[in-house]
Amino acid sequence: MKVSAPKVERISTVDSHTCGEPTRTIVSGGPDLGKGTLIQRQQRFAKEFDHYRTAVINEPRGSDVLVGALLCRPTNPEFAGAVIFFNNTGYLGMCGHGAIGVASTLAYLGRIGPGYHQLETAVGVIGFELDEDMHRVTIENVPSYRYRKAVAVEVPGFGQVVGDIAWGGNWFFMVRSESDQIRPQHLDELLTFTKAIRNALEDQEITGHGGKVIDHIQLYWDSETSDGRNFVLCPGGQWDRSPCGTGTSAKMACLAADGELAPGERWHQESIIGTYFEANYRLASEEEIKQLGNIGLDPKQTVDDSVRASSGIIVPSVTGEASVTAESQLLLDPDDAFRYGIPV
Ligand code: PYC
Repeated sequence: MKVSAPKVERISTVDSHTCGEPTRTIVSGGPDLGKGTLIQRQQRFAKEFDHYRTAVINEPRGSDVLVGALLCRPTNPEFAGAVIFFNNTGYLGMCGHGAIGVASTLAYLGRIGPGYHQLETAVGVIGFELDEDMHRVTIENVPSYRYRKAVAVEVPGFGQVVGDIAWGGNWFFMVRSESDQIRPQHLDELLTFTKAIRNALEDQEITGHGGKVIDHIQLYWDSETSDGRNFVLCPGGQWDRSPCGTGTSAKMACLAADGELAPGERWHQESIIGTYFEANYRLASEEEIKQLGNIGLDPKQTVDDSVRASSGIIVPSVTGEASVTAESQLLLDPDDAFRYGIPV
């Protein structure tokens, strides 16, 4: 009698890193999420196919620091692609370093060449320019803005902490560090402090617009080698090795709202490991501001006067470099108890 071997599922992935922060792009073998808007497909991914997320990101194949990107069919065939970002804890609306990584992955696969392209994300369509060298990418992010300025939160063990709440494609709480602590040797303390802020925001129900969880915490400080250095706590408890694209966008939204950075003026954002994004912004058009409504955001419903006057809603451009580091076939063997990753 012929015994057929259990069917091993294969997922093809390309890994890249953007300024040190890794992205694992699923090129084929991922879930078929059918048709619908990207946000509907993201919801279907989360509800019916979350085991693919854990298979790709969790140990033993992945690690907490990875951001995953599922390439999907775009709703407009003119777009270079559509992408759903995910990590060790769930799904991300946008991811700046991830979009730069996906752009160089598409170039590596020969699907795009240098020039201007568009990429659909769950929170809107972004533009990107791929450089001739196929590594340097400038993304034009979704419209970003500061939602609330100088919000006080009582953080157990640390006292009152004051920060701004800003949208840069993800929700951020932006806190000026108390001293020159944003250095790799202080990682443990930075993680403890930012996790305490994150928990306190949740406990005290301090949220983004519409009750949205603030799942990224950004500490910032001055830098001798750039315009500012940051440390970003990501939703799953990891820290961003890159200067964080959505975080740089949120930072520029706050600077713009305070009149500290003019449209077109360059902003150099440095990460804790000493990598850089070069950024600037333009003011968002009325049409772009209206598009925020598609994802349930109404920037006029804010306590920030500069945003109510609509001059505070910006379209950030963020430039960074990515390199492809691996091309793999992940094997999901039905006999492997951890084929969908170690559940944590
Ligand atoms: O670059 O936007 C970003 C990002 C978010 C989480 C990790 N990187």
